[in-house]
Amino acid sequence: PDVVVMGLGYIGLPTAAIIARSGAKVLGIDVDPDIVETINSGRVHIEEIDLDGLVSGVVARGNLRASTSPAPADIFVIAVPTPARTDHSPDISYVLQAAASVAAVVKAGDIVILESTSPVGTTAEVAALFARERPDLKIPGHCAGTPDIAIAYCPERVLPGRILVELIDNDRVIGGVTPRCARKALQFYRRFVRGECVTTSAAAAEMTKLTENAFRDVNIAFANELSRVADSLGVDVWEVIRLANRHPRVNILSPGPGVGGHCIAVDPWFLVHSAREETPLIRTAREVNDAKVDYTIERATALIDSMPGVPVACLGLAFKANIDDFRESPALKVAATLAQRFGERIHIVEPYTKTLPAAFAGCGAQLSDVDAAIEICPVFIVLVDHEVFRSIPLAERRNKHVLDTRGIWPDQPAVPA
Ligand code: SAJ
Repeated sequence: PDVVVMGLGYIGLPTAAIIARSGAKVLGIDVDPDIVETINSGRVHIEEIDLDGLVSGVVARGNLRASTSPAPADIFVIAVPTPARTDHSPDISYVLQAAASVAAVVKAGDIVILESTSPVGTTAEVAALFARERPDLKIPGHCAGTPDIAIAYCPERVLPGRILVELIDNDRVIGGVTPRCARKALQFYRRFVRGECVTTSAAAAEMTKLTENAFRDVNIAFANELSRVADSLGVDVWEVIRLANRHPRVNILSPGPGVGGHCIAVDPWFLVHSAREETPLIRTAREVNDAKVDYTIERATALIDSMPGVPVACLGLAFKANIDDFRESPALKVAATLAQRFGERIHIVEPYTKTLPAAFAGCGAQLSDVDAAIEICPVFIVLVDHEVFRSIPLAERRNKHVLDTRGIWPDQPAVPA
């Protein structure tokens, strides 16, 4: 192969497929033999718009192949997960394992790029690992003169649901262990990225990625805090945000039932972990967003308690609108807790699933569709802003008792008509 991509998940597989489409021979590596088999048969194991067609095409043309162990190549891209431990500290063991297996096959002239979201200093650790494993090679940061290989950090920054578009159109930040490493990696990304590619140091690129997601988390926390202030003062937070955003220098994000997914709710902790004393704001934002889940559960419980015996529709389980991803979803946490509390009164409406997730086992709640919910449920708890929910006309909901955590129905009367 020309390129080896380590890790065939939400980032690795689309990246491998796009590089393969640009004409390179790509070998994708995953520890899971089922994933390897799925991809080699031209199919995909993750849901992402247009990914299935792209993968079946590049596999059929022989440009993408999968395996459980790497082979020699010119370029290695590491895109394995960096999960957080229960104490929120980053676990970079998958990165180091992937780097060790790359070190076993790397040769002079190769480029190694880390894309996984990583705490600052991880790329330097990878370089140190290469220096230990391959004393026969000159490793950047560990040798005098021109190194034999290049090592760089280039974070992905794609939005689920738009991955194939954003992989090509987004600007890329490319951080080299040395400036020469960054220039080498830049030549690779230019082959398939239309956005601008900007070079910097590895540490600055690592921190940039964490900063982007912390920025979003802090701004969502501000919106979530405002919504609690507005609730306590009896003001409509959505109206306040719409009005405030008319100011030319104000741009407030949307409150919700909490922050989900495995990026925004995780990455800010990596900054906190690296600089504990310096991060009171980032840490508090995380806590504000996590607390919004319990706040939503209590508000929903109060509404449901005020309507004894009637069926209740919970709209949405996904972690955000118009996707089928339920990982770390605040909507799922809220709905599952309400299902435990109120059992068969709870009707879950989620067009992006055919079965209720395990969190609902044995609680008596049922999966319903939008039409059934409109017909039988006087109470609506809106947890996700899926387009199908947003487009329910006022006529079909004006007599409902609504808790709208996403602000999708600005015309909803405060008291049912
Ligand atoms: N959310 C709100 N209010 C908002 C915006 C989002 O409550 O105004 C919630 C969403 O409902 C969801 C969570 O935040 O539960 C995260 O959703 P998101 O759309 O903000 O982000 P992700 O997790 O899908 O993707 C983010 C993106 N980062 C930024 O926008 C800075 C993406 O570009 C990154 O590539 C991705 O994280 C990642 O992999 O790090």
